[in-house]
Amino acid sequence: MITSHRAHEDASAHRPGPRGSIDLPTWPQDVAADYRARGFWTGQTFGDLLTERAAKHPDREAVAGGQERWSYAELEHRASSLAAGLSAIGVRCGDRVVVQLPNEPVFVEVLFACFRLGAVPVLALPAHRFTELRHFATQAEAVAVITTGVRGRFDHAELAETVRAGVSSVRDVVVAGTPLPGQRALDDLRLALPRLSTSASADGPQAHDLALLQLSGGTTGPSKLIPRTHDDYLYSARASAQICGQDESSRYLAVLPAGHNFTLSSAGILGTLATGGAVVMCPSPDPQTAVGLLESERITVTGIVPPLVIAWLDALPALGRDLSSLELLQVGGAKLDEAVARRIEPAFGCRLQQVFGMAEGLVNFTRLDDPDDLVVQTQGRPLSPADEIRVVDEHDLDVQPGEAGALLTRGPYTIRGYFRAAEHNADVFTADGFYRTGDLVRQLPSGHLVVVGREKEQINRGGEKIAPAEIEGHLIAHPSVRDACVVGLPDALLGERTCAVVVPRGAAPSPADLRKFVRERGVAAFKVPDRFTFVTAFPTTGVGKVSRRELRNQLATQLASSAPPSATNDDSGR
Ligand code: AMP
Ligand code: DBH
Repeated sequence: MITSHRAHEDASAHRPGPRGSIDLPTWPQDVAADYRARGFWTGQTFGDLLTERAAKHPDREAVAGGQERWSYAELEHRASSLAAGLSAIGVRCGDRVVVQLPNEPVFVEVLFACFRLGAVPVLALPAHRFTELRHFATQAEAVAVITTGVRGRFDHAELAETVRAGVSSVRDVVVAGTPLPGQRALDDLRLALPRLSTSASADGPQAHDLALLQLSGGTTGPSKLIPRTHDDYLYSARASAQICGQDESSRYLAVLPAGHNFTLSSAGILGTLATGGAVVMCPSPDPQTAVGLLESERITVTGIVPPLVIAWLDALPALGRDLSSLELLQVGGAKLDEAVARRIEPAFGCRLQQVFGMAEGLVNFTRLDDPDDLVVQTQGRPLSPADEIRVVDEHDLDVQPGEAGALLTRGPYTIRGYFRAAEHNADVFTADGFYRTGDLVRQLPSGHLVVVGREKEQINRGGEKIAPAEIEGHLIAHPSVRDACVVGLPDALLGERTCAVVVPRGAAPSPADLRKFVRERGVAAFKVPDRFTFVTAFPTTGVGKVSRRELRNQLATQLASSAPPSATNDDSGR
């Protein structure tokens, strides 16, 4: 267990001093030394990487989106200037900062400003709302929120203000747009000072320091924070770019939210920049916008979730776009149906790559030269030769080769524990440091994994992860709800949709009322249940626990026969 390894841990990762004394569960010292010796961890920070790239090819395009198009030199200059501005308002190396930005070039600028300064961004999604942002800011003890203005009729600056009011550590709100009174305009910070040109100063970040905090999909409740270092994250981005065949001519379209691990590092934004390519920020995943950009920006690679594949495939004929630049379409986040997978290469005229990853670390890719059957039937094999994979039964014993079991993993970019979550870590990591992914897989002789199911209590709604316990907590807060259980039901488009099964107190509330209630408690729209059904009691297991499996089976049978469920009042509208 993490604590028992304390004495042997890589001491540099939580040393006190200018970086603060963030106590991180980390790799044992000998393991860390091995990852360095084998060249996985290079000792470079993301700030140094950008400096190196900008010196090598200052004029090459780095990031584009909307009206902006920045060279590497310009990105470097902006990031350094903003780092200096953040420093001037008191953001220090090691401080955490909640970042909620849409897919616009400013996202990349802010990210690298934080990297340069050593501030640690907590990467919230644009869909997150008050309850979620407050949780991230509280957990991380964030000193600032960096956000945007009005997007899609929603005012993010106002949201950030409520977070500042609710979390005492948050001193500043920085807005890439029009700030509210008391907030700071990002444009003013950038212009404020001469640039902070180097990260090599004694109190700057080092490669074994925390680079960013990713968010877990959550199982037992709200998302946990995932501590990723410069060393491990840069390794995963670089190695991913190599597997994807990326080079200086690559042009990556960021379609999914930029802060998501897939978009950011598999190979994504950071893998593309690490190899000198260009990143184009896509403001919306709808086929009109995104497929339009594939053509107009001569995109070579992009990554999307399975429901988007279906939407794009359906829209392609009418759009009549020239997709001849596209070399690789990555699909991941949720299981891709084989029949859909087989339609991709003929329709897009490019190679398909399945990607099975997690923000905690391990990422699997099908390889560009894999036989077609492996590409359409498996979720790929681990990125690194140093990734350790175990497929185990309920006693943590290895299953026979080829049999299905629970996936455990450890390696040079898989965390050894969540940020400040000792109790949870004891459940989710084995004594010898393997992460329990919660996924059920089969491993083929080639090393490729097939995802066959899930043992964790999580719903995967087209790649968006939902922890039932989190939503049940919100529903139970409603005065007319005695008890609630949220389950995932099979769905042709999304893979799964959510259904809230509710035991009312007296008269059942209306689904519209419950939806509004959940939304107003400040959670992302994708977590609001798709369907509600009302019952008088839940089916239970032998020991009296609610049987989610039985509930799912009952609901699936009811839906399949489309008979009105007995003793229920069903509603599937949104
Ligand atoms: P997250 O916790 O949000 O990082 O999500 C990671 C989880 O997404 C994995 O543990 C899997 O359950 C799921 N996942 C990601 N990619 C795939 C894929 N290609 N096929 C099936 N499941 C996937
Ligand atoms: O779902 C994920 O979290 C995911 C999917 C593909 C991921 O983190 C990744 C690739 O890196």
